Amino acid sequence: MNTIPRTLRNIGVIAHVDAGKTTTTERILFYTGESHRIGDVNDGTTHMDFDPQERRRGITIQSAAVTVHWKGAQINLIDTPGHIDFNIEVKRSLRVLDGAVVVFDGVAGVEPQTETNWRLADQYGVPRVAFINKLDRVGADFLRVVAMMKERLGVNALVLQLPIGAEGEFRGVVDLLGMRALIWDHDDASQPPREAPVPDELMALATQHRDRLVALVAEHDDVLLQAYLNGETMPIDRLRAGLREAVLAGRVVPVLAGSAWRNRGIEPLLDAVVDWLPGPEDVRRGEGHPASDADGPLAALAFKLVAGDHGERVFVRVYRGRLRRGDSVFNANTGRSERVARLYEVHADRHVERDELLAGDIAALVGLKDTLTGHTLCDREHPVHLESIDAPEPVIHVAIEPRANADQQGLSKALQSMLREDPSLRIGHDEDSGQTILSGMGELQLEVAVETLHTRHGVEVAVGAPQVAYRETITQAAQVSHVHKKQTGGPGQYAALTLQVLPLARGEGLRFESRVVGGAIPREYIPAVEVGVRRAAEAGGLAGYPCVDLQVLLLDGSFHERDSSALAFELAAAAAYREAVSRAGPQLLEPVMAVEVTTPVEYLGDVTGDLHRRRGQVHGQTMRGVVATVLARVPLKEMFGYIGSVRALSSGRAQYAMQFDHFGAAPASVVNTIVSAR
Ligand SMILES: Nc1nc2c(ncn2[C@@H]2O[C@H](COP(=O)(O)OP(=O)(O)OP(=O)(O)O)[C@@H](O)[C@H]2O)c(=O)[nH]1
Ligand SMILES: [Mg+2]
Repeated sequence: MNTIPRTLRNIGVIAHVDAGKTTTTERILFYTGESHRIGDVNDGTTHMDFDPQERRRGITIQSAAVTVHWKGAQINLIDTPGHIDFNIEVKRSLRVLDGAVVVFDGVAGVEPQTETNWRLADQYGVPRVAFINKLDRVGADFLRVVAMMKERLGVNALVLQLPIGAEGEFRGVVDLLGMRALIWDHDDASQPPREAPVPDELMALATQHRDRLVALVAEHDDVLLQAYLNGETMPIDRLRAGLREAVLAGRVVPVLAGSAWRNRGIEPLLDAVVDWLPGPEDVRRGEGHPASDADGPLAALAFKLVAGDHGERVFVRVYRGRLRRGDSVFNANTGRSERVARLYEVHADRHVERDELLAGDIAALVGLKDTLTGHTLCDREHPVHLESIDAPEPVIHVAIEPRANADQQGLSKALQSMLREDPSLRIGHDEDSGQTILSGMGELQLEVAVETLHTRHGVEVAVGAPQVAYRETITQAAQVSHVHKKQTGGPGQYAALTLQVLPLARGEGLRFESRVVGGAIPREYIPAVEVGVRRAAEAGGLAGYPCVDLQVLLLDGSFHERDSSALAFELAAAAAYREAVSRAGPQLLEPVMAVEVTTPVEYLGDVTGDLHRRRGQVHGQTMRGVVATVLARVPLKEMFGYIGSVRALSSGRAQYAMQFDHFGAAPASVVNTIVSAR
């Protein structure tokens, strides 16, 4: 079957909080004719941040996808949040995108969350272009940010533009490929840039950067290399093709300049997305990404669910085949088929119904009931499992209780719906207090969740103080044999087994394996043993937190024809596990955060001293003029309320960002506090 060739770009916008992702995306909507007025983050009038909480807080919380068109190409664009608590949004977007625009603040440069997202993009093999934004701001310095990119990200940053004028005078860019200037004489977004010769004062710098560009591209192209060495002019088409190749291969990242807020630099950014970033057919990722082919059997990945008035919308990326309205699709994760009632392309203010999606498309499906984030939708006759999207482990939790007793059911229902949307939220239950435990990535995420409960679901809850989500683990191996025997009861009360526990590396979780041979324990009881072990591990031994990073081996056992049962084996396993762990050097693990504080030098001593008092380990410090940046690892427990102290310490002038780093052994003092509080 023939399909009309199309130019398609699936692109994410990623960066640190406040770099200007949403502002840039709003301009893109305007310049592509998708919206007729420019939404502004500051007045809460954006198309992209449409949630009332996003508008009020002035931050993006949920990633949002839109389809726009630019010079004949279709661009599916996902604006992501910069705050680390919502990082699952970046992860799942990068999982399904082919390229990304990374936005940098022209003053702050490479910020921590930009670095984290950059590494994520590396991990997912997503080619990027860099957009150095906010060049209108006082203190903005394009080339310093480029240098920081090289330093902190180790990237081969390829300057494609140079800014013309700085700070308030920033008015245009030199386009190094075309060796021309583009000037925006007014802030007015409806005026296209004016072309002009490269300003004299920038000629030397522009030539120098263009030479570097040409040399870099020529390195991989013999024809260009010859021309370069002979000092001949480069065939521009060949140069462009070579540059695209270098970007797709991840060898270089083109760097552009602009000020989204002042409507400067957006048109060339859109050109760059089309010119340099890959389409579905160019993607060179391996496993989990079948080749883009509209004629093969269907393979699509659900990457996001959004509840709405008209039911849930499931956002999918189609990798292979086609999907029509009314089709029945096979969910490889649930093993069941579901019917797709409708297909939608998402635009700024509206949804456009589509009859059919093709390989490469990103769109929303309505009608699916059982599909979750990370599930693969495919053809029943050709089942495939695309690489899923795993949610990070929560590090913090709060206890919540409905304010009205009758609301318990409403609360459960609302939470279930919220969990479907955000897989990085978890719910649990505190047996002792009867309270619901809501866990997640940070204080902001939980605060937003509680507000959503209220505003969207009408459930008012009382919220406890945030608590650290500890873990437990073991430090050495131990082996225990246990016999479960009840004389009083009837049949089914006998089980004997031998368990061994062994420490595993951080992040391995709990692995269970049976090494029983010769039917010492009948095969039908083995799953019960695993259930017993996992239940006991979940309940924890030392301080009541889940035990992780250990291997549990079932080595041997015995049974009675008449007196054994699955329940007996489950109970025996739990008892054996508890004893084995108590002999295996149990240890409490606490989440340790990577903290980066930026402060005027005069407060440096106070900031560092305060971090030390919080059991922090300072492992790096850089100075840039009168501003110092301190890098530290600090237990999360000690970081509650940090925002208040760091402001007080620095008269409100220091800023910080933190994110989960690792689980580390908690000192005895922490263990004792928890145990005595229980
Ligand atoms: N001066 C100036 N301010 C800008 C520019 N771009 C964005 N801003 C401002 O920076 C602030 C943050 O912009 P956003 O677009 O919300 O940033 P974001 O990257 O989407 O932030 P999150 O979604 O919360 O991660 C807003 O006050 C914008 O008006 C720019 O080019 N120049
Ligand atoms: Mg935003």
